[in-house]
Amino acid sequence: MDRTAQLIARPVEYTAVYDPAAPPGPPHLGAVRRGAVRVLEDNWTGSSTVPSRRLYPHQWSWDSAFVAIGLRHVSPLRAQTELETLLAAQWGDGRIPHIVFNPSVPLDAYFPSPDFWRSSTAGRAAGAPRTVQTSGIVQPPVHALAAWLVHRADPGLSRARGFLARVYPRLAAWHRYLLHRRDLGGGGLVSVVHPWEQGMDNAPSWDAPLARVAPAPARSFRRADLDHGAAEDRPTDLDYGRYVRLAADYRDAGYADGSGGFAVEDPSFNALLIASEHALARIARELGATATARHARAQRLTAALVERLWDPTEGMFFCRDVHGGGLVRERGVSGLVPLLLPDLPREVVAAVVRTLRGPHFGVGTTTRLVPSYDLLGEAFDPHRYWRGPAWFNTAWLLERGLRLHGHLADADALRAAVLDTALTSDFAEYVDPYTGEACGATGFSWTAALTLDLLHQNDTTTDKGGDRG
Ligand code: 9WN
Repeated sequence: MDRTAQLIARPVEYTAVYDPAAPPGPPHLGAVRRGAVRVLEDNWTGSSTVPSRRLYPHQWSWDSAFVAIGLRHVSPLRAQTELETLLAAQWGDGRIPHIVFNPSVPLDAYFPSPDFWRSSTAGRAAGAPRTVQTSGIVQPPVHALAAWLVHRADPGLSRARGFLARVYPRLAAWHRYLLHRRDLGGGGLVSVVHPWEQGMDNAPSWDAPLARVAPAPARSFRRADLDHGAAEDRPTDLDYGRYVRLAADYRDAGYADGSGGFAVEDPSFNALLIASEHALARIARELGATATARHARAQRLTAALVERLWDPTEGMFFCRDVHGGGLVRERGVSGLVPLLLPDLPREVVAAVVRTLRGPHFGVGTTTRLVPSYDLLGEAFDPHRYWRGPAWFNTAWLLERGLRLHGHLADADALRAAVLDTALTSDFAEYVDPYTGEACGATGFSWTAALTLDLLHQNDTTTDKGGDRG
């Protein structure tokens, strides 16, 4: 591990600035805040936060970014450390791995485990770290956005620790990796090479591109997720066989990009990259460098997103199956997430908001929280992983988008629904979009963190609408 990595990987003492004895606001919000802080304390390991103690006992990439966004209201130091720990596991080619494994957790606690990914050997040519074990795929690039928001929570501490100066080169290398090694469709957008990379693992949008993948035999691996989650809430064995085959093929090719059979341009993944590119521009400016080129790149990427993935007839964005050659017309929440972009054309914003409120997502009418998939779609299931239930991170992203574009009443209603449902579901991983009934794990970290962030809505640190800077 190099010196910077050692410096930023070291554990810190827990230093909460939040005083649970004196919660401001109505008692209900005090209970939400206390519950959320407790979840983040329970899931803190000393240098990072696990998404869920039992189901996901390691550090996950986009989870940590969302966790840092909430944690900054409790302890800006811990929030900085969360991101620094993740970045210490960055590969030489710039990729930030989707899982950083905790060596003290038994191998059979989560599958695929470090002995499946074999990062330090199979990933050697791509510059995988030697001392820490990671997966070899990535997750959505929310990190620069998180780093900027964490800085804004306590600029004094951030400057004193040189936080932005240390994370900036790593974040820039991360974006370079995505933009240069992952433009597999040749149109300027980034492709994911595994459904786990996009984060909405089991979404119906993956069904068509995944159908071309021969599943690994069920007897060749043992799922650990079914020890902790109900089988009817989780992906099927057939889907798992395909996930395993894709990951094993990527590993066996030394994690080199460009040769795999699965490549999809996804609206949410690319929108998060664009939002983070705007944030990186603000970080550059804070560090005294010029921000113009980064804002301009974010604008070009927004134009490419609209050109390649927007469907004006359906009023939403769709995934593009790079090898299959066309748009996958499954309505997933991913196709609404670009709402958080500041440069989205006005007519696109208006259409996305109409779709969000319309019969396919029912926001403000039939649903309590934004479903992950089309209520009227053939594959809709209110409890099955990413095929209908509502997640809190997508609600947070859409709340941000609604507020940014001036739909304040819709944003307020969504915020209220998140605060309420987070508490009543015991900070569930995901919920039934109609009833708010808890599914998957409870005490889930990003649910708690993003709830905390929405509680701090009126702080100047939230930077709503300020992504352009
Ligand atoms: C695979 C940790 C992760 C989230 C993903 C979510 C789920 C893992 C799994 O849990 O994925 O990465 O085992 O299903 O889909 O978004 O980051 O919370």
